[in-house]
Amino acid sequence: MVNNLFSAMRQSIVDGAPDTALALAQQALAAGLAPLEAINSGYVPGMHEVGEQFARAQMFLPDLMASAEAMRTAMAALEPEMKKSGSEREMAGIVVLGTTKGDIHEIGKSLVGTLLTAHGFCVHDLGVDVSGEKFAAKAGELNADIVGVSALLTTTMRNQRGVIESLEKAGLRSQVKVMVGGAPVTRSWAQEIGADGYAKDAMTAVALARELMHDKARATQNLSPEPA
Ligand code: B12
Repeated sequence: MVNNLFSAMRQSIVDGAPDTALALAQQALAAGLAPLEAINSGYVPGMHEVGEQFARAQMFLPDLMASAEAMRTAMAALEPEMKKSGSEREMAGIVVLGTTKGDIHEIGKSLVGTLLTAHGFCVHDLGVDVSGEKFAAKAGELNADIVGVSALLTTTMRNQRGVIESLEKAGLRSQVKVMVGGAPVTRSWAQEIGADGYAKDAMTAVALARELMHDKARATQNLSPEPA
């Protein structure tokens, strides 16, 4: 039964059908299905299918845009439910999030932001096509704990390194942890550019953000003077 729902969700993305995607999201919520499960098992496989068809030239840019619209519509319906659990908790940390310069892919980045919010992080989402300077300025202004940088294109991945350089230039690198992600990004790329961590999906990003907060707290404790 639930598998039929997932497969209808997947198809609504492939068809680029926002109304159907929305109706299915509402159906899932009414049935008590966890929103993240609907996203991960229903809609995201549809996005992968679309990406593959686009790569094989079986789909074109307008199709990709229609699919993205369907995905955004479904996520807008599921997001409030996902965010609910975060509102009553203690603040877990401040995160500045965005998609790197030259890149307008926002769906995965926004999902990461939603889940971080749901787990108590205070997320400032700078949106898409964000320069390194903008990341650094916002991180300084908010005294951010973590900067999260998304990139979906192999050509814009290198701008993740640029964000780290901007943080260094602004004198903020030692106090801000950097996590990177996005479909073409790998752990070894994260290491190569000197990021503090990489996560393959939104749930792993939450675990990583928590780990980075622990690292920060430990580093601060080590710096504090010994008790007399
Ligand atoms: C939707 C889509 C679009 C939409 C984006 C709409 C929007 N508002 O976001 C539109 C139509 C605008 C678009 C445009 C383009 N796209 Co496009 N797009 C996609 C597609 C199909 C899906 C992306 C998506 O939303 N996935 C679903 C989300 C949930 O997954 P995700 O983004 O990977 O995010 C998850 C993880 O990566 C991770 N994550 C993401 N960000 C972060 C950040 C942090 C800090 C962390 C820790 C984790 C993390 O967690 C997320 C949630 O689980 C992909 C195919 C694919 N399989 O990725 C192609 C794809 C990325 N696009 C591609 C291309 C080529 C383009 C264009 C250049 C096409 C063109 N000719 O103009 C333009 C680029 C425009 C630009 N300058 O950015 C290529 C990239 C190829 C490459 N190697 O670089 C892909 C791979 C398609 C393909 N197979 O060829 N695209």
